[in-house]
Amino acid sequence: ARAIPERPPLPLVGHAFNVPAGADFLAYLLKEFREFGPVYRLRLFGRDTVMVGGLDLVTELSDETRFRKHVHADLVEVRALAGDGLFTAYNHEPNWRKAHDILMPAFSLGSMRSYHAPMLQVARSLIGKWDRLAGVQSVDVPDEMTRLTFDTIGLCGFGYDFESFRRDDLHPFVEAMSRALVFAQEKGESIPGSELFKRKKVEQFRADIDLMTELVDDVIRERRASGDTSTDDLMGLMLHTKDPVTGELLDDVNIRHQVITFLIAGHETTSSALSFALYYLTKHPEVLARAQAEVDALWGDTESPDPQYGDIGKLAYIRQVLNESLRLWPTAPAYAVEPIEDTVIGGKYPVRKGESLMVIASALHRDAAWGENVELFDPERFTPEREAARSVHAFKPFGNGERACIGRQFALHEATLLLGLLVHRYRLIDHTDYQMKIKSTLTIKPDGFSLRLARRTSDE
Ligand code: MNH
Repeated sequence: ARAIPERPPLPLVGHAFNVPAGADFLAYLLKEFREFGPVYRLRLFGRDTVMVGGLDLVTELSDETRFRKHVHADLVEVRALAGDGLFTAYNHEPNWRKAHDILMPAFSLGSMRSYHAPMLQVARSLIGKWDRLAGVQSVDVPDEMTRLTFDTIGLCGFGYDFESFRRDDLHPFVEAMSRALVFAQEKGESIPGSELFKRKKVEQFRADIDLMTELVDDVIRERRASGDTSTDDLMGLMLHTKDPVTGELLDDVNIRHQVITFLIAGHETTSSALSFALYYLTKHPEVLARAQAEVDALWGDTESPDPQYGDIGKLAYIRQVLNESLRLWPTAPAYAVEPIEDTVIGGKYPVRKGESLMVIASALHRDAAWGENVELFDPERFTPEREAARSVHAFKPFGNGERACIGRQFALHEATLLLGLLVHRYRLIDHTDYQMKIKSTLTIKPDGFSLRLARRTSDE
């Protein structure tokens, strides 16, 4: 047995002084992988995490008989808003299985069919706005993608229209949520208790949680008041479906936690994934041309294409572009697992039951299994042939096992539909010669990325 590699830690603070503040945390983690190899230990104020970034180890950690989800320090803080909702529930909390079983049908293929129309409706609101701005004014890409994905989860999940394209600012829920997630991350990564000295920030955090809770209660109240008991979207399932095992409904507090969870998890990562994909399409004209050829073959040069549910499965190249964007910038950059019993990983490193082993997806996605030029954006990596030839564990943007992302198909349908419509309609003009700058909260997104738009003409 050998100790997991690490820098010499200082008493109490551990490696905290090595870590640059805020935005560069992920870059720091990747740098450490280049120095230490596929695994190292990071100690922050007595909280130890084993960072894992290599394919062999991730393959081992994906064995659900030995490892299960770990609710790591940052997620523990998110429990202040999302409680025992699906994303932040501890494995032992009964509401996880209950809600999982009740909500799974809402993420079946059949359900995607019913989300198609509301997804298209929101995409058309975005296009209506972009048509007015084309040739006139640039658009802030991450903000626009946030409007789209937030309205989409609201409408598809809860039948609630946030009308983000009619607002100048982002919806107040989104502002409150972003601040709250930054607070949660900072608290999860700093000296335990130090937030006691930041009273303003704690008060803001409370106020933000109150704002989100009030909105969510409003969304729930509106459905209850409507007398509608037959719509089987997320809200309908939560209000009216009995858990097949216990015969019970979800309780009101848990429903509130689930709605907050879906409003956060259902939009933040998808919007960033769309922003990264648009970034790569903008920077790679040959990729954009192929994506355009794919949609043109489907929709011709009509002014107002009418994408059908079945069309989305045909946009295979656009799906490859999305996957390749998620490879380089997995927008949920990490997930944690814990050993179910004391064990040894990599054949030599002992790890204890319950300790935090964090899979850093952006490191895994740069493993040698991806070839030599791992930094190169190349959607060809996701052709069916090359996917079949590669380990399924080499690509984990959606986590692993039973606690993996429940919304994966939802996100992919929504994102493929929008990218298809956008490349069909617009030329994307990189008017600032944008240089990638990552903004990291619990998720990552391109900071300050804006585009100018022009309508495509039939010969371009
Ligand atoms: Mn999502 C879990 C990534 C879109 C709802 N999601 C996860 C996990 C990752 C993840 C990684 C696992 C986290 C962990 O192990 O701690 N999710 C994504 C990405 C996208 C995404 C990269 C878009 C791209 N997620 C969505 C959408 C929804 C959603 C859209 C809802 C409509 N995700 C969830 C929920 C969970 C989750 C709920 C928690 C599942 C569980 O533990 O039961």
